[in-house]
Amino acid sequence: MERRIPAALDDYLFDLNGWLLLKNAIEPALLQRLNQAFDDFPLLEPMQWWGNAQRRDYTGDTGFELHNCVEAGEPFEELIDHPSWLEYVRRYCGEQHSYVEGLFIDECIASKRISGGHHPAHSGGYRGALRGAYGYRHGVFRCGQVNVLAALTDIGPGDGPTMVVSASHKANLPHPLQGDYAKGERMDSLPGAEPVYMQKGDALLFVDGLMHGGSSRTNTGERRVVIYRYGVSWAATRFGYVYSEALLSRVTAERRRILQPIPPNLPG
Ligand SMILES: O=C(O)CCC(=O)C(=O)O
Repeated sequence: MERRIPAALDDYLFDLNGWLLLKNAIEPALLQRLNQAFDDFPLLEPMQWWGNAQRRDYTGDTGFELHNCVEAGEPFEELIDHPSWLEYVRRYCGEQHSYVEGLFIDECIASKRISGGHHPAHSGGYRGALRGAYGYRHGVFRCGQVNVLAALTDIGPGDGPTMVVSASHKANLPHPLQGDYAKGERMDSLPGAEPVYMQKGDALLFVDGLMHGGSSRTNTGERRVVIYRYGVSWAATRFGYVYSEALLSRVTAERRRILQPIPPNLPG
């Protein structure tokens, strides 16, 4: 696929809203291979390992979430530096024009959600962690983390679309009606939140500091997405996953630089 370069309008809308929808980001052949990989996932219990990937559902309601999915096969490796979004994440969270320019993937997840599943609202500018913060200063973006959530199935009404509260990455106040994440409250009718409908292959790109979550899936069948969280080159994986030597040694130099921007520095 052609490498996509953020246009002035992308920058404007990303700054304004905190998110962008990249249409037709994943090509049909790769989509098909990713869906085949999903079909082939073994049955895993929560927290069970599968090679160097682990099923780790964010909450009891989010459904099957395979963390460190970049270790789950070739199609997932191709997403690391996918040309549809690589230049976007470089620009928005790659510390461009600084001495630590570069990227890192600090979480990557393959997610399947069935009827009843959802992901409660979280994030937003109010007391937001530096890790997911939005920044633009002196002509450069300085986001801590930018997520690419790509749809492998069509996600329309009832399919559990991701919801965003546009511009909430700059919020100074807490959302007065936001539910309690810990209690697993649903965000389906949260004022200010809007669903982002996607066709398979589309990707939602957003700064993690934006208030977001997943609305309730009410339809039958399965919602499938992959989520790659890109961040600054000096970050660490959120849950302590370490990319395997086997993966690091088989990927291209560009992919390796993203998985391991700072190689270990050991005596000898
Ligand atoms: O599942 C979704 O639609 C949202 C996922 C999400 O909120 C997250 O991973 O931070």
